Amino acid sequence: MTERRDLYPSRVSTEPHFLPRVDPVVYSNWSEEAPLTREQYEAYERDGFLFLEGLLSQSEVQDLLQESARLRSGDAELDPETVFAEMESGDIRSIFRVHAQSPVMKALVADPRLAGLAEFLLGDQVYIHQSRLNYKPGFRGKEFYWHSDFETWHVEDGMPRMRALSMSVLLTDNHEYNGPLMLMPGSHKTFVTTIGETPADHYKKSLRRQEIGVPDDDSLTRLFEESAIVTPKGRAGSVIIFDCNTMHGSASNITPLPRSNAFFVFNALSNRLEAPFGKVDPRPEFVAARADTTPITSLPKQLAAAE
Ligand code: 6CS
Ligand code: FE
Repeated sequence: MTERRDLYPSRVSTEPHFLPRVDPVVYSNWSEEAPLTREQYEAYERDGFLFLEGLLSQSEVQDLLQESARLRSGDAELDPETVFAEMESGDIRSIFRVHAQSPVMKALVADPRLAGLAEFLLGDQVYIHQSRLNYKPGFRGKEFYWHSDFETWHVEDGMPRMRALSMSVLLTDNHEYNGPLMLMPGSHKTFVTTIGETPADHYKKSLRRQEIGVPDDDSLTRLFEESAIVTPKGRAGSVIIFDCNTMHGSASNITPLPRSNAFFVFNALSNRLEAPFGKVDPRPEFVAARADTTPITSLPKQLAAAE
């Protein structure tokens, strides 16, 4: 059997490397019919992320907040392995596979403002690779260290190419002080390899605090010097779209204001997971969809609006 070619080898050497991205960022050409303005389209391709202020209405946000409170209350029937608590406080930090455990979240991902946009940017039908509700509670919300999602999804999940994107739907206002997402513009065009062996069942630790698969200080410094750090701020209902390889992280939240978001990863149907590129067992379905890759049919706009 011919050896599978790995375009983005990581966690395989003792030295980190900067490899060029060999995949496009946007897989559709812009036209007047596109769901983004030409400026937004060009900004997303150049920066690797886009901030859509107020994409959802305040009443839609209220519905989402109500649903996330229900999911967090313990009244909802949740698959226990999808619920992650904060290491110290025990507060719920994340609930995974929310699109499959909540009709409200299922409808949200199919909304043309989300699925339709993902289909356009990825130039394909799309399915949900991973979804999670992140509650960064006030006072004790822990940080997510700098990382490229694709580095993990490639090494640990077997995602072959950079043809996936994340949408973070803000459920609470993002201020500069309550642990907002930080992104490095343009970092998506460089694949930063990491060093270190992936431990067995790494996700049990990395989804709480990731220490393997994160760039070293010199690589981060070099990336920062060639880029900057941007923290999109705005009201609940805004959406941050970011490419699978954009370097990002978020600081801890010691303010009284929670920072919660619903996070959906859209993967192109042509980019479904293969065997992990790292020497690891595949991660479970709730973190990386393999069995359930049904393409999302984005609801027609009027139907979605009426939901
Ligand atoms: O490992 C993962 O798939 C998850 N970890 C982080 C910190 N971001 C992407 C994803 O949710
Ligand atoms: Fe991430």
